[in-house]
Amino acid sequence: MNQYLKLSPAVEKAVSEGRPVIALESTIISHGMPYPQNLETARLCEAEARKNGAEPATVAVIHGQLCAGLTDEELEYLAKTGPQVAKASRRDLPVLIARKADGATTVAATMIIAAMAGIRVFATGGIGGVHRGAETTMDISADLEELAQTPVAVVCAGAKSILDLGLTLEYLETKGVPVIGYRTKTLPAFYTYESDFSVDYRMDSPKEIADAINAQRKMGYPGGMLITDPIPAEYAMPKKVIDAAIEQALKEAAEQGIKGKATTPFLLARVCELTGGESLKSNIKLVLNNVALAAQIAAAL
Ligand code: PSU
Ligand code: MN
Repeated sequence: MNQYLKLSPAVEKAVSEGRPVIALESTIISHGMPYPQNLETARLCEAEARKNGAEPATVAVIHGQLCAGLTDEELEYLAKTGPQVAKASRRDLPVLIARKADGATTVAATMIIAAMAGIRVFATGGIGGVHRGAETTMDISADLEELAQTPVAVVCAGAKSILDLGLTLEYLETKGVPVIGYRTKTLPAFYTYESDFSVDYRMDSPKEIADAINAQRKMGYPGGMLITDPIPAEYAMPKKVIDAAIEQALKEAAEQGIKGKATTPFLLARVCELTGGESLKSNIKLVLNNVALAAQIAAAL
C-alpha cells in the first residue's frame, strides 16, 4: 500500500472484505458550500451511503496523509475552516504531503486517492470541466484528465453551466471517457435535469452500469467513467433563475480578474448567494441522490 495512504478502520475493513465502498470528495465541503450546511451535507452523505449498503470514504489530505475515511472531528474541521483549507487537485498532492499540510480534495485528487485505496465508485455533486471562454483562458479542469487515466467511476449531476457543457463533452470524447446518463439520454445540467446535450449511453439500472465498469476494468486499460444522474424533478431549479445567476457570477469573475483554482469556488459561492438558499437546497438534494446511486452501483459491482 502507498506509504502516504491512510484508511479509516471502517473503510479498511470494508475494502478488505470486498464490501461496497464509495468515495466522497471534500472540496465540496470546504469550497463548494457554506458552513453549516456543508457539515450537515457531509454527514448526511455518509448516512445515505450506509443506508444504501455502502461504506462511505470521505477523502481529504490531513497532515500530509492521503485519508480515505474521516473522523467526525475531521469533517467538522474541514467544514468550519472552509476556503482557508487548501483546495487540493492532482498537482497539489506532492507538496501537501511534503509539507505535512491539509487539503480538501477535488474530484481529480479524490479519484487518485480512491484508486490507491481500491475504491471504484465515487459520488459528488458536479465535476469541473471546460470553462466558458477556455479558448482564450485555457481553463480546463484537471478532473477531465483524471477521468481519462484513473479507474474510478464518478457519479455526478452533470455539470453546472458555469462550464461550457458542449466543450466539456468534446474533451471527454477525445480522452475516451464514457458518459452515461442514468435513466436519461440528455446530459443533466446540475440544477436542471436536462440540457441541450446528449450523453453517450442511457442506462436504466445500477447493474447495467456496474457491468460496463467491470468490462472497462477487465479490458485492462486505464480510465474512469462519468455517470450523470439528473436532479429529481421536484428539487430542480427554474432554468431562467439559475441561468441569470450564472451569467451574473461569470460577469463578476471577469471584472474582478478571478483566475486559476479560485475560479470554480468563486463562481459556486456567487451563484449560491445570488439565488439565496434555493440553489443550496437543490445542491444538497442532488448530492444525496448521487450518493444513493453510487452506493447501489458499488453493491452491484
Ligand atoms: N463543481 C460543482 N461543485 C463543486 C466543484 C465543482 O458544482 O464543489 C468542485 C469539485 O471539487 C471539483 C472542483 O473537482 O470544484 C473543480 O475545480 P477546478 O475547476 O478548479 O478544477
Ligand atoms: Mn480551472
